[in-house]
Amino acid sequence: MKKIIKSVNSCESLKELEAIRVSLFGKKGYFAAEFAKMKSLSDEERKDFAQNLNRDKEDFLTLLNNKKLELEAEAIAYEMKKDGVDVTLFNKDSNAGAIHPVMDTMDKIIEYFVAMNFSIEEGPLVEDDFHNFEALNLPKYHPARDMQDTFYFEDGMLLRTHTSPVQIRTMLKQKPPIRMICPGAVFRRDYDLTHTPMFHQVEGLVVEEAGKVSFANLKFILEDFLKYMFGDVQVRFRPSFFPFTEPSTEVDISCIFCKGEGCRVCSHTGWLEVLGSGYVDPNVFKAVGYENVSGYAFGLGVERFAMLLHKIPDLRSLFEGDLRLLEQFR
Ligand code: 2NM
Repeated sequence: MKKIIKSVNSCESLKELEAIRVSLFGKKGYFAAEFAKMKSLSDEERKDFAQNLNRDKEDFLTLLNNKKLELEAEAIAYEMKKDGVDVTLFNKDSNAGAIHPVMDTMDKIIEYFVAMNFSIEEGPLVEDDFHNFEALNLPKYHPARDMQDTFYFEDGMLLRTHTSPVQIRTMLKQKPPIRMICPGAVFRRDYDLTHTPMFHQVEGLVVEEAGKVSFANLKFILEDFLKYMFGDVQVRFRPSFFPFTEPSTEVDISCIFCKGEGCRVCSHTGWLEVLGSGYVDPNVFKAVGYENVSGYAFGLGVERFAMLLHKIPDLRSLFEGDLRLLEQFR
């Protein structure tokens, strides 16, 4: 008996355990043989004998069952360890995502202006003539409308050609002071080396009580912003024209590739044009019913910023969805 108990306890596999079970409970096993002995016993002896044997039988069944559960648990643990995947391990083949350089650049731009207490406003991509043109001092047949070839719908609606309509909507909805930027996609019928039919802008607008905002404020914030984006660059303001600002200025930075020496990227001028800006034209304020206010506005193309920041030579590579481009930005 003790020998059998020992062999059960030291048993290492389910197969071994099954052999022990058969040797005990099988047709030719220990208990079959023991019970057969009862025939030759007297009635008195038989009772005790049977009781002992049944108790032994119960004990062995329990012993075998417990050992079986133990071995099964061990077997499962072994299989899990052998085949299991440890999800906490680093997998060199994993396809982690990456933030697209355009959105990464947009985030950085937004980060600056949020820190400068600008709010972020958004608006519809499908606009009407009033918000996209009329209110921005671009009346019908104004030659400047040709500058931005527009995608029109049959009902006269259009895909916004800039994010300025968001500023018109914000001015109609809120009262001054306003201090906002509007990041988002815009659409123009243009497709060549340096233009895609969809691109992204961030435009900014500050409106205060008349006299409370100056060109010096505009100059400061744009210079500070460009140094935040591009590091130690020179900033230059050139007179220009936009229908919605007067006076207007374009803003250049010293070429980040040749440090102003002159190279192919800056067409040997030493300067890169990066922003448009100006004092908001009184006609724009008139269109939204504002009186006795003054303000400045600015606009930039995010793709151009992304290309300069990440030294991406071809604009179209930003839109091809080639994973090899994105993988460089993990
Ligand atoms: C630019 C350049 C200059 C501009 C003006 C306005 C508004 F709505 F306030 F009149 N929004 N954006 C603006 C001014 C945009 O982008 C090159």
